[in-house]
Amino acid sequence: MHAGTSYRVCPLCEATCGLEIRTRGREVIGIRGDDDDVFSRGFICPKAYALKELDADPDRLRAPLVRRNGTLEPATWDEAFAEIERRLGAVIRERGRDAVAVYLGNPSVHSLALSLYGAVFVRALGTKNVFSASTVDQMPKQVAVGLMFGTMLSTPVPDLDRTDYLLMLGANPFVSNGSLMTAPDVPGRLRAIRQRGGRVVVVDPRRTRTATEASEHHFIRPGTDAYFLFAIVHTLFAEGLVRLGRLAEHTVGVERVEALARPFAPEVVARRCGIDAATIRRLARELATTERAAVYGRIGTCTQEFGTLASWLVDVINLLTGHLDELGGAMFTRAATGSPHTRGTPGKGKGVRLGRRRSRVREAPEVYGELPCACLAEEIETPGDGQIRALVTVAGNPVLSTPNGERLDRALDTLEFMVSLDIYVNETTRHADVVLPGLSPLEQSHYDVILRQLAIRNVATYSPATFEPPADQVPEWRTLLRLAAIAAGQGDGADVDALDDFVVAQRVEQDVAAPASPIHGRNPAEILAALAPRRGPERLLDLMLRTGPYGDAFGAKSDGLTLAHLEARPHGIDLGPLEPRIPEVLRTPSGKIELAPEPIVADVERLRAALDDGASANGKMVLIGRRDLRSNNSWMHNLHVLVKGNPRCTAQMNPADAARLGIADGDVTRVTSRVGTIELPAEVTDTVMPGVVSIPHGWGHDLRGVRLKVAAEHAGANSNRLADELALDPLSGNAVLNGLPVAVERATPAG
Ligand SMILES: Nc1nc2c(c(=O)[nH]1)N[C@H]1C(S)=C(S)[C@@H](COP(=O)(O)OP(=O)(O)OC[C@H]3O[C@@H](n4cnc5c(=O)[nH]c(N)nc54)[C@H](O)[C@@H]3O)O[C@H]1N2
Ligand SMILES: Nc1nc2c(c(=O)[nH]1)N[C@H]1C(S)=C(S)[C@@H](COP(=O)(O)OP(=O)(O)OC[C@H]3O[C@@H](n4cnc5c(=O)[nH]c(N)nc54)[C@H](O)[C@@H]3O)O[C@H]1N2
Ligand code: SF4
Ligand SMILES: [Mo]
Repeated sequence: MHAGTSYRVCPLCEATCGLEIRTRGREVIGIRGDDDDVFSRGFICPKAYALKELDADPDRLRAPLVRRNGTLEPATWDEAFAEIERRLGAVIRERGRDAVAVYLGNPSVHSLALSLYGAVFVRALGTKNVFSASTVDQMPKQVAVGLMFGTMLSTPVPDLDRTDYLLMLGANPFVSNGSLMTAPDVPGRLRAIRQRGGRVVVVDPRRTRTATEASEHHFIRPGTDAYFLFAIVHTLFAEGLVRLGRLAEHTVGVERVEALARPFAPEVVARRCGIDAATIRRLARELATTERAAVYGRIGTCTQEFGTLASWLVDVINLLTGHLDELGGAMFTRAATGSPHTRGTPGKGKGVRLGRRRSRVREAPEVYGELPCACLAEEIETPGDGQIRALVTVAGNPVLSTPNGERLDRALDTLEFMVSLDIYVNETTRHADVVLPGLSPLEQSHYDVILRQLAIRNVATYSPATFEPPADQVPEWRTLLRLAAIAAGQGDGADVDALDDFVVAQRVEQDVAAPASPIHGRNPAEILAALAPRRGPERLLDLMLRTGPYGDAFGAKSDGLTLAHLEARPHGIDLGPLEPRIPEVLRTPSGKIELAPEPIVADVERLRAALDDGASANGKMVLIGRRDLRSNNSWMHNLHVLVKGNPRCTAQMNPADAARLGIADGDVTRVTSRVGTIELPAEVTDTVMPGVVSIPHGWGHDLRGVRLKVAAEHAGANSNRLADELALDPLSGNAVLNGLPVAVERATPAG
């Protein structure tokens, strides 16, 4: 058997670690960190080893499934597409496009094929009912930066390798390996801050691994970050610490922010946040007086009641302390494939528009073309014009990932038709009438088109497939194009290659027509010829790289980047540290940083009005989530190497609460919210602040019809049966997953 070594970037999380994979024939012999990867230098986490087991998992789908007499049975690709054409086609013809909804899950962002062709399918479908995991995740940040800087991906990332002070809220990168901050080995990079004499300050209702390794940690009451951050802003103005520097002439709205912060003095918010006023003032001063400092917030600051406000305030502070767009502060990436903020006219743009329409039932505003995924169940259940009658899920598991999973679970059963593109039959895809399998990660080529736009260094790495896919399997970009053809009314026999030619030709036409494009005015035929004979994701990627900020512009710039360059460098190409980009990066209509955007200003009153809420706690507990190093949202629980050992799905609570509630470590505990009840073992630990119960999401694999043998033995409970689908951050439509009131009691009798 042929033995070999291949290099590829791990597709499992945002850290983009380089892997060295040793193979013999079709078998994986070993996986280790790639010491020569320009970004990760050998770092990996335990999940990467599990790729071997994932690749070999007998439960991983290798053929399409079609429901016959109530059961999902293996079928050929042609049979599967014929069924989709017949039944999805019928829903579109009889009820219109909006009757079909689509849900895009998290791996859509981590897959080259899905990130490029998912959008092609969604466009062909032409429905208003687009949902994704973004509204249980980072949408508040995208709304905030969109309004401030002009595009939904204008996210400043902490310049980790050069900062001397990081204030981190609601993130646990020692476990998650970082998010909206792409960097391999975030733990090592955080340790390095302290080693060079800097400070890491963590604000979190749990004393996490990250908090333990930080210079200092403060418990904060869940959902109160916006008060805490506003109090810092208040202090900066009150103590004359505001320092705009170079950005003064590029910023509007500073006085407005000063006025908005006035009611939120540290002494006023301290009780609400659980952080004393002196600490808040000290942190404000430290941020303002440290030359290289940054504030960073993640899941805990997004998936909460004031998600957009908190996400906005993070960058307000970065700007007011002179750290936005400065070395060691919060900076903008310049990605090799380009971004919305590298295209168009530098320094000016159309900005973002939100709320162009509303959801049918709840009238929740659209955000970047999506509706809140917390609205999905009601849009399926509620009769009337525009009711969702069919659903396509792509790499998602909303039954476990989105609020009131039980209601959604029931609603999915009432659909006329459902298709899932996935690698497992899980809690969601068990409802599908047709399941189309994706490939093993090792059978796919890889480039992180989206994550590289959020990286703390400008790096480009392309990974070819480690193994050829089996002859009877179909790459996902082809599946999506075939689905797009059906959605567009072209039937199930479309010529996929011709469609792909059309997709790339359209993009080239747009590029040559765009005045700011580096190939403006060129002959499209010449560009297409230069891309030949590539096709599929590689052709689009080559086009994006060559028209991107470092690209060869198809011969116009000698030494410019092409996909061929990346193919010749399997350990990646380092394009250097982040550089200041203001004003060039801005795409707001004013050409300025909008520090006080109207929609955000209008939401501050809601924050002010809630200042006295919950301060007395009245014995109610609030729920927060958590992540585990050996888990990945709702999946990878079918891999023995990752789930063995003590159960991870426990309800963590403080000893003081446990004593008050008569709960001992290991007791079965009943947790109840407005929408549901779950039972799971208690884990009594002082790492959780009093009044808070922490339960990880993504568990609850004991449902009928799920085909995950290993996961079923480690089922756990679904925390999103507690999450309330009516609790949203109004500006972003993001679900409130942290800070929800719950009742906690012992489920087993004492003794
Ligand atoms: N309570 C609570 N809920 C949360 C969160 C929380 O913190 N607390 N976090 C939220 C966050 S941040 C996220 S991102 C969401 C995730 O929510 P989802 O994206 O809905 O769920 P995942 O668990 O990521 O499911 C990924 C699915 O993709 C499949 N898959 C994996 N690889 C591939 C592939 O290559 N191709 C295809 N077609 N399918 C693939 C898996 O089998 C699985 O079904 O969960 C959210 N839910
Ligand atoms: N091992 C592993 N890695 C992952 C994932 C995984 O499931 N497992 N998921 C991936 C995904 S999809 C994402 S989006 C990222 C997320 O990456 P992170 O944001 O780093 O993820 P979490 O570990 O959920 O950290 C959120 C922290 O917020 C805290 N928190 C909860 N409520 C509040 C609050 O109101 N205020 C504050 N200040 N803190 C609060 C929680 O206690 C928790 O420690 O991780 C990614 N990486
Ligand atoms: S940290 Fe993320 S990218 Fe790196 S090896 Fe682990 S799962 Fe893969
Ligand atoms: Mo996420």
